[in-house]
Amino acid sequence: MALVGIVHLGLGAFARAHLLPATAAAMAARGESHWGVLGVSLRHAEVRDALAPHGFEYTLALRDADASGQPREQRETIRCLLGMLVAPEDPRAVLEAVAAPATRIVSLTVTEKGYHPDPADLARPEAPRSTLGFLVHGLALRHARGLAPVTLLSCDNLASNGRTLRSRVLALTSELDAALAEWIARECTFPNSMVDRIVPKNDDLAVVTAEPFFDWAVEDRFAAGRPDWSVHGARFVAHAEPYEQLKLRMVNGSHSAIAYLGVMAGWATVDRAIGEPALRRFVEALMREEIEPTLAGRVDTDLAAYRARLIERFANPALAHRTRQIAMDGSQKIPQRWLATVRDRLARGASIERLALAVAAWLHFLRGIDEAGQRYPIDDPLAADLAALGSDAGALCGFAPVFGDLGHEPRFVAPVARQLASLRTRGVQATLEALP
Ligand code: CS2
Repeated sequence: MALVGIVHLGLGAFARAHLLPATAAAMAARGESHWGVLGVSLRHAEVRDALAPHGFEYTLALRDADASGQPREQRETIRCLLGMLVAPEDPRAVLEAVAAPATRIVSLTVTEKGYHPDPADLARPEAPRSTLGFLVHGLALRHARGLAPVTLLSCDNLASNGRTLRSRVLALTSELDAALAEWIARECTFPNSMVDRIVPKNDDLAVVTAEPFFDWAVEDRFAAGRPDWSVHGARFVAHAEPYEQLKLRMVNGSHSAIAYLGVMAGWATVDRAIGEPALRRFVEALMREEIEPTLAGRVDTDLAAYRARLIERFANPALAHRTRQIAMDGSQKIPQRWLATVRDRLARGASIERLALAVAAWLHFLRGIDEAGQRYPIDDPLAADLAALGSDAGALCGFAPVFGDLGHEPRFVAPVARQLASLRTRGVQATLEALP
């Protein structure tokens, strides 16, 4: 009988295609039954309701195409999920799971917007609503009961995700209880990790579809042990931040650029978009000319090979990864995907024309109607603020929650305004073709 050793907050498709298969493989290879996973949904019951009838077993379907271009699929049944909680139904159960003596790791895939503090949670020790609220009050129970510390493992696409989580947890905890904050800072660990696997949203919640590619670089700093995820291809490293930077800038940075240009041009999926020669040339040049020079010397990775592999992953014809899906939550994604690169380039006096086109594509996308006149919703926690900005490029770039001080930087605003004007007047295709 497996035991719960990992409580996972935000059990969406990504965790079911990444952390869980790696954990199942580690448990099987090492004969360790104490790393079972208890999943937590922070908002909805739908995943729990879909999986409960199957005893929380589900299918992972890895899809790509063979050498002749024929789609193929490899199916695996994942069995390490032992149960699921739905936080709004029973917040107390979630707190007790974080505080259970057998829990050693609390892992998270709550997306970029899941890391914002909700100060109201300080006054809701029995029924917090935010991720940080559950962590702080759950850790308070552990501490009050004299239990061992745990590892808090962020598996989200944030820069320095462990360090970010640590500072957010400690900031909130300090307002509650200084001794608790001190215990967390001293005893609990927050490894940084780079996670990579493309996992499109699937309507059938009992089947998770993903690409075969899997990558995970995780800092080996665990307060109470960890499964041997290396049997599934994870790499335990001393410092994951360079790998996070590489992945966020190359994979996610390109992805978001493809998403906004693709939505506007009517290219519904990533493989459809990358099949457009002008877009593919743009994405390759974006990486080679503007992103890779900011990474050289920081990672021991062959960047040209990484880029070629990435283009192949984007071209995977069996995933149907929707550009609209990637386009959501732009305000939360863009700073770490593009703007860190922009800042690095400007600091070196280097050009940012292609990054500026990516930013312009997002601003253009915010009008909510594509080039064929099709309307779509802007799914973004800051949608209302963004809608109030109007259409002037300078005003849009002045939106500080996303652009910070870049809004005052003419070397940023001018090329963005130029590319935005081109998208508006000439459209995506002609703008891409006008690039060198
Ligand atoms: C994507 C990511 O939806 C998105 O924003 O860019 O989910 C991406 O597929 C993964 O990070 C790949 O590892």
